[in-house]
Amino acid sequence: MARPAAYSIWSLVRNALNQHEGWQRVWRQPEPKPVYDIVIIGGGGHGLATAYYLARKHGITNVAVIEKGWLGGGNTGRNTTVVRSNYLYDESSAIYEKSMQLWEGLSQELNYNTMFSQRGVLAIAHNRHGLEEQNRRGGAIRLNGIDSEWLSVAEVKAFCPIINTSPTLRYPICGAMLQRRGGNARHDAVAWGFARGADAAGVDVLQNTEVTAILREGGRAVGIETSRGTIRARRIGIVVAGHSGVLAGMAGFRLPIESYALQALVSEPIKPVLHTVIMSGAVHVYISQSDKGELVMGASRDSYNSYAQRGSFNIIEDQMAAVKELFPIVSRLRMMRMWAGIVDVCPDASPIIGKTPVENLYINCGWGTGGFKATPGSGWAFAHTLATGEPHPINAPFTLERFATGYLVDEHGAAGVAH
Ligand code: FAD
Ligand code: PYC
Repeated sequence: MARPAAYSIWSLVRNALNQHEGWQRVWRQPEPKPVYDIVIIGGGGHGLATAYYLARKHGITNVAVIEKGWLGGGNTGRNTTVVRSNYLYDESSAIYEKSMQLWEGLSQELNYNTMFSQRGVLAIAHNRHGLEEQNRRGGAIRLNGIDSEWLSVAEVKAFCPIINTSPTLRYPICGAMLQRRGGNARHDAVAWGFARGADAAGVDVLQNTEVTAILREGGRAVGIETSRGTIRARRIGIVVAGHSGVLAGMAGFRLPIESYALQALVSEPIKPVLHTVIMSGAVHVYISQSDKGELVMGASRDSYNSYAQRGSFNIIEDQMAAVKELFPIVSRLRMMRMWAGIVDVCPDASPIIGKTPVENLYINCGWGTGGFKATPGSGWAFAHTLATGEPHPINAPFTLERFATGYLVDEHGAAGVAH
């Protein structure tokens, strides 16, 4: 049987030569309208998910997502894609587990393969204190109905044969906490899937459009100034991760946020050797294997504030020492690429999702080193907040006011990388 023309080799050659002229775009490239009901600043995963749920769940489609670069070009496309929901406090459990449940149906919901793979996330303990801390954390996680198991050293070795469990290590493995439902997803596919779904519902996704000012009248936000002109809006949501402080500054208030570079690197691709995600907060390394075969590795953030998207070499040196000790087989691998993203860290390592001191202006930020896993849940909750003007119960604990009331949600211990 003849193959349909669209799949023939000639079709590929023709499209390569005519610069894909005939290919249908996955989302439109509209001109900005002068007025929208809701404008979302930031075309990362969180901003795009917010737009998607505004349209699909709340029926609000007169919405624009404003992105200064390309979709997912910020932390969404730079992160190491670890997804899990094993946080300590009830408030965090509610939002991260909501996100996990959305992940579990996301490819079907978006009709777009996010390559979500529940291959398990293993957090290693290296001493008695680490074990006791994991015991307490595991208990709290299970009390919230979320899966968490403890593995002995022998079980860790059986689960991940390439790990070095020798008791003579500088930081020997004493056990590990496993969330089997955790894993990875393909980061840029998440941005593209949400963008395609939002666009199909009527949302304008505006790339290469930088927000340069927040317009206010009588103390209320009424619009934005952009590199493509003025846009007015009934409500505005800021979702710009590491640049949250810059946007808050444009609106005339300050955030309890610090921006840092967080870096990662990948090895040359090799055959499958690692079918899970391993994290060690104590020796500062985490590692997984991408579907391409690269080993994806990261460590702690830089210790000084910066907007430069590159990380410090001393972090890589420590990270490589740790990974070689835990996985000696990587010692002769070549490392291919490194990069960094600018992460927005709150004093309690939890996000801010809600109102700002400026009427009609809302913010979703502070996800720091761990917001990729929250992408669907954060968008879902922020869409509710923007649609109704009030937080949903799952994001109500994550107000800006908590830094005045002292009702902090301290999740430093749950962060995947040291803060
Ligand atoms: P972004 O994807 O950064 O999107 C914000 C967008 O706003 C950007 O595209 C930016 O261009 C745009 N923007 C900024 N200023 C303006 C402006 N003035 N006008 C218009 N647009 C603007 N999290 C995990 O859960 N698991 C992990 O394994 C993980 N690993 C990480 C590894 C690294 C190296 C890094 C850097 C981060 C990691 N994170 C991880 C954190 C995670 O990447 C972020 O929390 C999450 O992706 C934030 O998504 P976002 O959509 O809020 O931000
Ligand atoms: O939050 O799980 C996480 C994480 C892993 C690597 C960076 N962040």
